Amino acid sequence: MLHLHHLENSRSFRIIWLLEELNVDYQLTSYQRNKEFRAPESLKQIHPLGHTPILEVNDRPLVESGFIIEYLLKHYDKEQKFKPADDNEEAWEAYTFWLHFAEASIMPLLVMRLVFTKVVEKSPLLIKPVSKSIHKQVENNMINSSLTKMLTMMEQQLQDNHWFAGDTFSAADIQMHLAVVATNAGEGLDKVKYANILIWLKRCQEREAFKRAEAKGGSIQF
Ligand SMILES: N[C@@H](CCC(=O)N[C@@H](CS)C(=O)NCC(=O)O)C(=O)O
Repeated sequence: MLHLHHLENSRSFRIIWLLEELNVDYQLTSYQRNKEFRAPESLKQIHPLGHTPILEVNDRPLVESGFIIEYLLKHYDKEQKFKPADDNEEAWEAYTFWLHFAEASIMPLLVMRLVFTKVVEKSPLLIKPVSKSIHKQVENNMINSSLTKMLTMMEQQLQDNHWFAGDTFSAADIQMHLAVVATNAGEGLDKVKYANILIWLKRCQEREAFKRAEAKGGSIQF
């Protein structure tokens, strides 16, 4: 029995989406973020990290979205529809690269940006100008230049390919989706510079399993 613990507007949307693509039965419990934008304390009773996603498999709690994705593919994707075959070297490499890139490279940068935004929001009035100025420096010197390089790589990949792993949709697209939504928040990505990323995003949203995932877990909004 699969039981997914999902936090609104979070990485756990990926697992709802994959479960819908796989068309397997699962139980879903959704949680709201608290005032501090954190997961509720009660999640720590399911797994000590208190993060989502948490997928309980016969009462054993699995964490880490990349690991959960690989676990689900190993056990439920017998026809290997959502991961390139091991002997398709080019697609396998692209799949593995983007699956890891999402959590190892782009998400930490986006989390850093979010943390600084929250620090500014929560700063007492008196020190707000200082925290705003630190935020601006970090954003300009550390975040923006790295993010631009990453988005350029992503755009290049999607200019040459329909999906991150090549011609075929895979779980790497699911893992990358949240990062693209987050970078497209606010003013939105430049429609010319990142045209292929935006077309890819639309392609994801048009999938029936994506629509079912949104209906069950809510849409991702920043
Ligand atoms: N690398 C982990 C990150 C897990 C994580 O940080 N989850 C966030 C949701 S996007 C969370 O639960 N945050 C709530 C909190 O830290 O209170 C994964 O990919 O599963």
